[in-house]
Amino acid sequence: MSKDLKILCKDPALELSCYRDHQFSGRKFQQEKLLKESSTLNMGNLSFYTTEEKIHELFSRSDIRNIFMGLGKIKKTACGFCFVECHNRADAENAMRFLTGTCLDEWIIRTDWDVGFREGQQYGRGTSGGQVRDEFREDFHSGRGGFGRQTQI
Ligand code: GTA
Repeated sequence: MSKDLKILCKDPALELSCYRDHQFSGRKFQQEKLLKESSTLNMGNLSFYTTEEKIHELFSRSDIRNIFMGLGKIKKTACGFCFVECHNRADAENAMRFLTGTCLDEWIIRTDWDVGFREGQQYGRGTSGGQVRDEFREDFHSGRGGFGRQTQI
């Protein structure tokens, strides 16, 4: 395929975001390769009230392998993200096209490619146990645990 045709065929919904997991243990090119071939999605901006059952419902039309709910590392309760493992890249691409911008429990969810789930990745990495992004938030969100941590100190 020519370079011009490749550009025309590109689907913006499937592009990699600028997020890179800084705890990835391999080399940068390996991380890029895994992201481009991955069939695992990271879903973010979820309400803390969104359950695993709700995510299953959302994927009811696709055949998925696993869901790993994101948990606060101290309280072990939902903290606003999850990982969804699909059976193959094509299924994951369809899910990505379908889900980007979807509203779930009143929150617009965000989907991103992930290199593949590793044990431990289900926990928030913020100092209070939740997600890092919630520690820098200055507004109040009842669906995301109230104020961000910085404003509570
Ligand atoms: N694939 O976008 C993602 C993603 N995020 C945001 C988290 N994870 C993601 N995976 C993919 N794509 O397993 C995964 C992580 C981990 C789990 C919990 O979710 O790989 P975390 O959010 O608690 O910690 O992750 P992480 O990702 O290590 O934190 P990071 O990269 O510092 O920051 C995440 C976001 O927080 C940033 O994108 C930014 O929006 C916000 N943020 C960070 N620092 C600041 C700051 N100083 N000020 C304002 N905002 C900040």
